[in-house]
Amino acid sequence: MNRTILLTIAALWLSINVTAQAQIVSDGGFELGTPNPFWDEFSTNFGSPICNQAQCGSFFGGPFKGDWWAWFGGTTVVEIGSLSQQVTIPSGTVTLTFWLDITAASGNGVDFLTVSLDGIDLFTVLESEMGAFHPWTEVTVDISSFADGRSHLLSFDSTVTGPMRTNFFVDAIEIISKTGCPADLDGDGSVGILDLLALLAAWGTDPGGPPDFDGDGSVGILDLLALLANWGPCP
Ligand SMILES: [Ca+2]
Ligand SMILES: [Ca+2]
Ligand SMILES: [Ca+2]
Repeated sequence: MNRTILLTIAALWLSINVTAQAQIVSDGGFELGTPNPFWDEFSTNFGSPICNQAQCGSFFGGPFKGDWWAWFGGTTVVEIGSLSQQVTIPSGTVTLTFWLDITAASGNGVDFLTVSLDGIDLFTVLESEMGAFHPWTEVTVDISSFADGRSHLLSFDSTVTGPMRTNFFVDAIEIISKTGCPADLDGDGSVGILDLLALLAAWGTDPGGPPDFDGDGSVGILDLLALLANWGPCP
């Protein structure tokens, strides 16, 4: 095997491994199904909150996008559900967004869904707020105070207690860096070779955010030029 082939393999290996870190939220739309390679899943009654209509039925509706979504609650007995993953949040002004649909409400006033980072509550919704979150509604939370280039535990947690049914549907979870340094894909505080490799590994795909910096639905030459133009330490 000559040196060029070895180097190519090494670069491919590196780029594949870097790709896993490039997206801030991995599989925020749950399209990899269950068991999921990125989300830690817990459900008292169902094994996981992650659903598709083939597994969970379509009576209450379905995903916001794609084929899969997260369904918290969903029964008339006590159900505790959780989905969590570690996310590396780049520096700058950073926003967490997701879509929420409360498709059934028990009327008990206490069934809830909470979104947290490192155990700190960012957003809590009660079953009684169905009027504000049905049908699908986008929720936006400023998480700039966690934007330090480090890893944080993002968690969606719900408890419902019956005796009637509450459903919290969640889909399309994204963390978006509005300003700051979007080309710093791995969030280490500068734009460098690992960010370049992550961009190349995503070449031609639609990641739904960085490294598709110009938002045209594909990682291409303009995105590469944008990354190179921001080469070096983040402002
Ligand atoms: Ca989805
Ligand atoms: Ca970087
Ligand atoms: Ca693009």
